[in-house]
Amino acid sequence: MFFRFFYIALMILTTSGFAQPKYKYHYTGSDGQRVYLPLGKISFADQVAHFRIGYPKPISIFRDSSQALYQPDYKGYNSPDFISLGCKGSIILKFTDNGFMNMKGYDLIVFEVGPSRERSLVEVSTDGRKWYTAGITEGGTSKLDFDDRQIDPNLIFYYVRIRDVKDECTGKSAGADIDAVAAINSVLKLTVNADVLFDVAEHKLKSSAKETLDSLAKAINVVGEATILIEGHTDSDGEEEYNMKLSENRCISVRRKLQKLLSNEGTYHFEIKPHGEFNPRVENNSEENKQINRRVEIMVLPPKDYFESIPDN
Ligand SMILES: [Ca+2]
Ligand SMILES: [Ca+2]
Repeated sequence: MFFRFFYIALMILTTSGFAQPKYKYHYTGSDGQRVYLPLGKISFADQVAHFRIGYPKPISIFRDSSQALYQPDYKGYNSPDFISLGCKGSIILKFTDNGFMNMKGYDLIVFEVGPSRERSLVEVSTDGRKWYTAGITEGGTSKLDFDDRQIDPNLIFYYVRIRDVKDECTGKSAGADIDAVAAINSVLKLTVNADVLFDVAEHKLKSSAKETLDSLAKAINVVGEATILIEGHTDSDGEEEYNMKLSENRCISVRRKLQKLLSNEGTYHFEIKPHGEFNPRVENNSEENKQINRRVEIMVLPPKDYFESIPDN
């Protein structure tokens, strides 16, 4: 899936105009830096997967690891609205209602707070097992561009690991002080089995698809403005050309329905990308596998004009 290139990919069929972005999702770091997060509040880390306190430890009020979740809320150094990692401490944060990718511009932001700027090593992972170095934060509100570390633009990440690199090992809040972590290039990937939406060889939505489509629209509606990329896949039964046309028609049906369901909601720009049988998830060698391959994937991405607003290197 060549997300990095999807704007120029030949198969993309673009529809509908796009209003100017409202750029309403701004967040401010403790150093006054204002950051725009294209997909808004879902962009923040949602769960603490692991926390290992460093030594020397911070004082006990600064040891609540859940303070690294959700939006930044630092009020001052005496208010425990952040987690101090302790010297060489580390935290793993999980993103549950969004993923993130290496796309144009900065990809991730760490809101580090407190009187001293403490550096930390940031790594990212798709599964919490294999880690990729994303960069070193300089302390304060730090943005990372995954391009600087040649991170594969096709991967969708769901984990961030932050490790204090031992600059400042004294004081009440030893180690980096993390208030919040957010994905700038957030994505939402929703996959639906095509059998739930369509009868065999049909592209008209089944009436029983209503519930699924309603819940898709509801999931999309948590972000106010986005590019919605609908990708259709078939199994390998039938001719390649026929399957391409079928997946295109199915993309169009899903787009039409979602446009209708979301028409009174936020600002969405729809794109479709039919794949036919060319991008199977698994080998088409059993009925079970073929069913896995018959699918519609919906990617909710930062709005196109956000990327257009970022200057090219
Ligand atoms: Ca989130
Ligand atoms: Ca990037």
